[in-house]
Amino acid sequence: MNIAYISAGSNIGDREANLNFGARRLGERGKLIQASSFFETEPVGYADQPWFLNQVFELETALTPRELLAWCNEIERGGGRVRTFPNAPRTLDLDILFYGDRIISEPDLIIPHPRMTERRFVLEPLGEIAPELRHPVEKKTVRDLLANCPDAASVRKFHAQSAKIP
Ligand code: PH2
Ligand code: MG
Ligand code: MG
Repeated sequence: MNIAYISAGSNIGDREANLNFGARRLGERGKLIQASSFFETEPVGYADQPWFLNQVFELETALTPRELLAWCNEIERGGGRVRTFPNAPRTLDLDILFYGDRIISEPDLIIPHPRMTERRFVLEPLGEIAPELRHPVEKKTVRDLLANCPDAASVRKFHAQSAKIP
């Protein structure tokens, strides 16, 4: 069995439902070990779009990295994602951050995720569930990466609204 960390993001539609959908589908091909809180985050890269909900999952899985990538893409499509342009708004984005301590560098599959160290919206939720995890290339813990992350974009823990009272 392998342990993978997956970053999830949504900024269209019912963001909580989209993240919950992703968690449930991931669990169909492995065991969901941990899920971080939801974090409400300012868009990074392409700014003129709604704020995101971001979350990180820890998944135990027998899938290979490539199989996991294909599964993430299939879940994204099932969540109604339509790819328009890079960094465009999306119902659900699932990115593999780590797969054990494997280092993979192929045109369409780079692990660890190449931009994770500069993204607070990834490091903050990851740090909540795995602060002592060590980045196999940077050789630093998530806690240290977070402490040294230059990203100034807003990341706040999101307190989900409880069921509405009529
Ligand atoms: N994803 C991106 C680009 N920018 N910004 C936030 N806050 N959250 C994201 O998930 C995100 C982003 C590309 O996938
Ligand atoms: Mg992404
Ligand atoms: Mg993606």
